[in-house]
Amino acid sequence: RITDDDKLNSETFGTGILARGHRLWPEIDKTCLEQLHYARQGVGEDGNGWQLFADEGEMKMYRREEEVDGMVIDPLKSCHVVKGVTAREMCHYFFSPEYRNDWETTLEEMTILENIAPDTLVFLQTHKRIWPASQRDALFWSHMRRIDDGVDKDANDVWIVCNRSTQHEEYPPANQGKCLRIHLTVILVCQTYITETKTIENTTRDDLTCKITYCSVVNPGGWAPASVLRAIYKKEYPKFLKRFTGYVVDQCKNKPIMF
Ligand code: 18C
Repeated sequence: RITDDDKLNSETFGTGILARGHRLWPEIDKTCLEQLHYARQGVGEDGNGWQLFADEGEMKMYRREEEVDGMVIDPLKSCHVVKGVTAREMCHYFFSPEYRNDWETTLEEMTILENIAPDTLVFLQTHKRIWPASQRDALFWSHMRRIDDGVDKDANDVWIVCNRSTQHEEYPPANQGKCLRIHLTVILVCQTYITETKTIENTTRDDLTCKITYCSVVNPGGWAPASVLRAIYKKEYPKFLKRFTGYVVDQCKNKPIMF
């Protein structure tokens, strides 16, 4: 039985308690933990096969060249450091559908197919077409939660959003032949750091640093030339991370800090 306290906890702390009875829950929970573990591994001291392809100030992006059946699925790992916002604020703007159109530049349409819980949604998105290739859509669950496993000891708090493709009976891929369906696994991991001399009560935005790790693997769902895909990645991923983080900083200015 779900109590009012459970509801409050779910909304406030992202425990996933309201989503627990859902058919997708075992997969959501398992994927979040796996992806968090993978994101925490970083790229290793010597790059470990990861190639740096974008290096702009604090933002670093790495990719590994990988193909499956001739299709490029290069995994991406990126790190960024942003001042003046918390991990929860970053994740809030990434997860919440009402802001997506403000920062997601490749989006054409977004529908919420299932509202599983305040911290767990299923989305269908159509993305802009790159002529002459077919248009792409993506159907995925999205889950936001606070991580309290004691691993990041120096951080004040850790929040994640994890997105992964799933199926939906009423929305099969290539419905009416319009779109090819991409397959994605994405995790955004954010950690808040506060100036050492401050406590939560007397912290101002000048005392906040948010460390971000964003990892993604996108299968384009149908053949596209490798060189074209890699050119899209190279341009679109840095554009996304700069635009998204800049958007969150702007939104949070002059608002009370949300821990
Ligand atoms: O994580 C991000 N966004 C989340 C919320 O929307 C969510 C969604 C991810 C979908 C990403 C896939 C987008 C495909 C877009 C098609 C190409 C459009 C390019 C338009 C250019 C004007 O997790 C942030 C995602 C940041 C995405 C960066 C671009 C990734 C490119 C992936 C290419 C996929 C195949 C495109 C096929 C083109 C064929 C020539």
